[in-house]
Amino acid sequence: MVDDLLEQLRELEKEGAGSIATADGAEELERLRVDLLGRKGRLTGILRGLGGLSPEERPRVGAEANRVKEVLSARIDERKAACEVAAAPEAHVDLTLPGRARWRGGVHPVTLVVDEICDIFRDLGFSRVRGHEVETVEYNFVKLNTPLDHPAVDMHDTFYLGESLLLRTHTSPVQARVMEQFRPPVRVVVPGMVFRRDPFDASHAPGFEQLEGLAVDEGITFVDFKATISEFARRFFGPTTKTRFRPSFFPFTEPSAEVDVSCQLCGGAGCSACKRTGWMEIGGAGMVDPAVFEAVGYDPERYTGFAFGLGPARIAMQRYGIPDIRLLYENDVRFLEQFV
Ligand code: FA5
Repeated sequence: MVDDLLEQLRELEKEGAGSIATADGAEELERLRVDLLGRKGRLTGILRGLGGLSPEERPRVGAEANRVKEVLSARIDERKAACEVAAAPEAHVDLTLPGRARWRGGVHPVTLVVDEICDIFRDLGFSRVRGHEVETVEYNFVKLNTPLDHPAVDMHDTFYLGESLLLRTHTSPVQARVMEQFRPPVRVVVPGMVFRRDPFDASHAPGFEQLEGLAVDEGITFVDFKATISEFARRFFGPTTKTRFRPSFFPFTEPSAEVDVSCQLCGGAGCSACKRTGWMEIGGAGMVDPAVFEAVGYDPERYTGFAFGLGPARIAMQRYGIPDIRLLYENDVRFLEQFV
């Protein structure tokens, strides 16, 4: 007898919950409340059976009946509230609550600089291409007139991935890849990550961006090179920016130069950021060495060209006044979100 009543209560709970969940509106829910829990409802009907139980058995069934009543009652209230919100959602929005700010990702400051540099060179007629971060020794060094016993190979402190593969130490191998693929005239810029076993300090990162440029055609001279870089510097840093070319050495350019621009912070007067020189280095460059043309199958008697390799991370530091390169690569969102 007890078991029979408990079974009926379970059945009522299950069926009642199903009907409540699909009820549509307050009227239907009130009808269900009367039908399930009212004075003449189904629960009362089941409890009539209590009379046939012994005094010891009654509390067990009574407690279960109370529990089922509470559960179904709460379900009816919840469903009623949900039906009201669905019928008039605007009446249930609290316009005085503070808004929930949605997190928006931003462009990394170095990427901002890379994109801006590429846009300027696009206007000067250069296409944007990419290379491989994993390179061969052949392209990273040998095709760039850098035999493996050349002291410049040590200068680069390379991450090797076996005998003939490495993480590229500069974007210059893409010069060779582009020239092997396309006949002149060639004008490209190549942004990308490069890797060196450099210490991670205020101005060096072991992985950092470079931005290579290459222009090859008949009759390109050092004047074209200087004019292009100077025009880029004026467009990027501002119209009064001065450019200076210091003699340097790279195995793949002859003559070679380090490119400096007048310090952005002191306008060339000298400050602590430019070590009182009034100048800031932005990259290495030069006229493409004829040996590189030979290595990629271009006729060095017919073609000339210039190439450059800029350091966008160092340029970003100057542009945004960032004192330590590590800030750019630690991925601290509190720092990066300033550039959103
Ligand atoms: C080169 O890597 C040459 N491939 C550049 C070049 C290209 C010369 C084409 C001639 C023709 P260099 O090692 O100086 O050059 O690096 C170029 C720029 O990369 C530097 O001016 C600097 O801005 C940046 N750079 C170099 N090492 C680091 C480093 N560890 N962390 C951040 N930036 C660096």
